[in-house]
Amino acid sequence: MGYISRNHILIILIILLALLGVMYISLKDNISYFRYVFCPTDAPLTNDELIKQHCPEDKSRRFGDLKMQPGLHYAQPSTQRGRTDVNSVTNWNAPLVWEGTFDRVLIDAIYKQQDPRVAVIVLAVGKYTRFLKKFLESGEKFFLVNLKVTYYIFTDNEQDVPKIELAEGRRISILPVPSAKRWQEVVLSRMKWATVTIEQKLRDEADYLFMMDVDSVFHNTFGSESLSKLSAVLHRGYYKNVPRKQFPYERRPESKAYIPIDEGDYYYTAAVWGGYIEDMYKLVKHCYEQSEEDAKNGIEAAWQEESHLNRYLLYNKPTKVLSPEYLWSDYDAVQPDIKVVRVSQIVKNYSEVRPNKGH
Ligand code: UD2
Repeated sequence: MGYISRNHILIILIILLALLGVMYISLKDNISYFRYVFCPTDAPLTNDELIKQHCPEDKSRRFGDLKMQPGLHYAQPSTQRGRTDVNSVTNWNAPLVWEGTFDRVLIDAIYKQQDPRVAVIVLAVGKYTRFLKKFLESGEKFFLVNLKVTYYIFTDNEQDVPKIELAEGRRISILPVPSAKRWQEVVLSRMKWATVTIEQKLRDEADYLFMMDVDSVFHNTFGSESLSKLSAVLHRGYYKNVPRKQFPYERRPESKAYIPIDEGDYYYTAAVWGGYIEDMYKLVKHCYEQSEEDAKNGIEAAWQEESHLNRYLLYNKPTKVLSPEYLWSDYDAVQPDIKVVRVSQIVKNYSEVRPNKGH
């Protein structure tokens, strides 16, 4: 007793080595397991730096979280009271957003904590630069005012872009595009410019992207309630009592924007729509490629990029549908169910402002 022989020491050393071996193997397995779950990459993960480098932030998770800080005061939500004059949910269970279906204090607080960077792509080609001043000035008053916003203005006439005072965290970026002989070219080119610009820089500069018509003026708050993976706006002309067969979808099967007469959910406007940058990328790239195919086949969709957008959104449902509050028109009397006009298309002399006539 009390005596340890050389053999004992040898046996203890062998056991220790075996234990170390087992620990090494299981640790190695765990590292690859975690790597598989959180970051499917072949790069070796050895420390935090490598994890950061090879496993970039999962944005969909960050922007999917609807967090709220403790102590925020807002009215208690009800399961019984709400808008009863309009439907506020689609049949695929996405919110259909109207004034009265959200709490401004709560929803702004939720999205503010995500601190998203929002890009707006707007084209002002030819005489359309004249609409920029009101668009930008009113945007500064009403468009996502508590968030970081960059207006990407695509124009053939940089000198005509007005100097507007912007709030902190907000910028204007001017991008040159060629002039056009046909207005149809301009509206269709929006899908191309968006695709190219996302690839070149927007991915690094923005989390959300909105596409907008420049001949629009903001009149009331267009806030965080508009943000989602993919948000589309109901066209004011077709949002109630219009059978789907009367929607002005592209009906010629030869076009890539074709929608059969017995299909369709809603008719969406191409004047305002937005979403997460990567979801928008999928959409604009697809629509760009489809319109290029159409061009090769000598066909142009009935409502250009709006037709391609509508086909895409039929088969890839938006995660939020915004009511026509988000794009009304000065051409039309405001309907009783539109409690707030947030943006309105202004009246313009089409033949004077466009480079060519006709639809
Ligand atoms: C409708 C749609 C629009 C688009 C178009 C396609 C609404 C409110 N708008 O608008 O989104 O789908 O039909 O037919 O439903 N632009 C220029 N220079 C031009 C022409 C257009 O910069 O020479 C830009 C500008 O940003 C303008 C946008 O393209 O706001 C749409 O063109 P539009 O306003 O002439 O089209 P409109 O009113 O028929």
